Amino acid sequence: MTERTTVGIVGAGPAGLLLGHLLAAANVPFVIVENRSREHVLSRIRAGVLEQSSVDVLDRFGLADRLHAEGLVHGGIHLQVEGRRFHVDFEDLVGRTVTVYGQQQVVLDLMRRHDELGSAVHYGASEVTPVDVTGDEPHLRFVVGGEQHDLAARFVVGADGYHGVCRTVIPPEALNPAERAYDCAWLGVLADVAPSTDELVYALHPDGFAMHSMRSPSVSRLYLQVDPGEDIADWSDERIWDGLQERLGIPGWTLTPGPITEKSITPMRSSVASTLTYGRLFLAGDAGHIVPPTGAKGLNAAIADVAMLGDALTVAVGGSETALASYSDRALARQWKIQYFSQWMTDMLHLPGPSTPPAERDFRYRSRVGQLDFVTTSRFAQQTLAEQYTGLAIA
Ligand code: RFL
Ligand code: PHB
Repeated sequence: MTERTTVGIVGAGPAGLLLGHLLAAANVPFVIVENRSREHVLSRIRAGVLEQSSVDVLDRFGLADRLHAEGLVHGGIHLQVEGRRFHVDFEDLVGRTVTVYGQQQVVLDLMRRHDELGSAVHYGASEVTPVDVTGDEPHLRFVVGGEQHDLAARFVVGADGYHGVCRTVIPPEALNPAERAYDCAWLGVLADVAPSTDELVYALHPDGFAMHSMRSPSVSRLYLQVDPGEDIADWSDERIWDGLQERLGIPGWTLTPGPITEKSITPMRSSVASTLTYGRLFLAGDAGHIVPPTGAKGLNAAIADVAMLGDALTVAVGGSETALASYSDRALARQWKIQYFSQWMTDMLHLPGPSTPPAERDFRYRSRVGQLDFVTTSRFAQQTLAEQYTGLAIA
């Protein structure tokens, strides 16, 4: 089956689905091709914090009704060290907030709106292959329900994540990613229990990092720093709650445990492609860059890319490719600030892995305590954190 569209989008994660809505609002034809089922895409438990900048983008396109009804607006976060818990008050510091609203909910809202619009979104596609992206007539080839599709598109967008096919189309010397592997991982759990905290707690403990987040007034999301080689099978629910209790506990506060409904271990790494543009192919979101989750930036960076790319594609369809030509540079300049912030948060709140000699581990712990003492007593430092956590301008 041969089809034609203006923008062929690979991936129906938050980046691909949102880009579809930006294009729909500008009457630019598009087709989205996703290799997993709709149910699988909806079942992935990922991010939970939306920057004010991201909420603004969703608002601009009328995609935030349920987010405003059900999302939890947080005016700050708690930083914890040596048994002391300190509230960093974003509203007071920079006059901005963040919204706790699960990525799954964002994706559900975007999917439902595509259903209403009758958008062309193909789930369960196999053999998705971008063809001739440096030529005059780029194509996306894929198979759905046994039928071979050949989709000609003026532009192809790789919104297919870090393990997607689009970044592999770019020659290694052009993609040339800058990378950092962290010697720690996050064990994350979802639990059917009311959060024991009003706002997120990021804690540094001699055993490592721990965090208390949430998804709703009745669902908690919690994380523990573990070694990258750890096997989730070795972590019983009891061991996880004991670890969380130990690292998050402070006098006069208790963590209420509850049934764990999901648990997994995610390694932490950073990777940033040298370019997000290759011919008529444009990368957005995790396809172009990933960050460690400590700054809560991955989903937000994907939304920012899409806001810039959606505008640039719309203007390009109207006749001027100037904004499209600068998309990669603009998105990467913003991305490197995000990488810096995510690295700063990660280094401040985690301890080095098991291969580090005890005296050095002790040194690193104490210097991080010093850093957290500084941040929690300096308004300038808190303002710096708040400005970045709530989201940099998208331009
Ligand atoms: P996604 O979500 O990976 O979506 C890519 C989509 O492309 C599909 N795909 C393909 N489709 C067609 N053909 C192929 N060959 C394909 N290969 C892949 C995939 O099935 C998928 O549907 O990328 P996108 O849209 O760029 O979105 C990025 C975000 O998902 C990611 O950055 C965040 O989840 C990162 N992240 C967080 N970000 C935040 O902003 N705040 C947070 O609090 C936060 N916490 C997290 C996180 C990520 C985590 N994990 C599991 C990595 C916490 C965790 C634990
Ligand atoms: C989450 O709720 O999953 C979450 C929150 C903050 C982070 C990372 C993940 O920094």
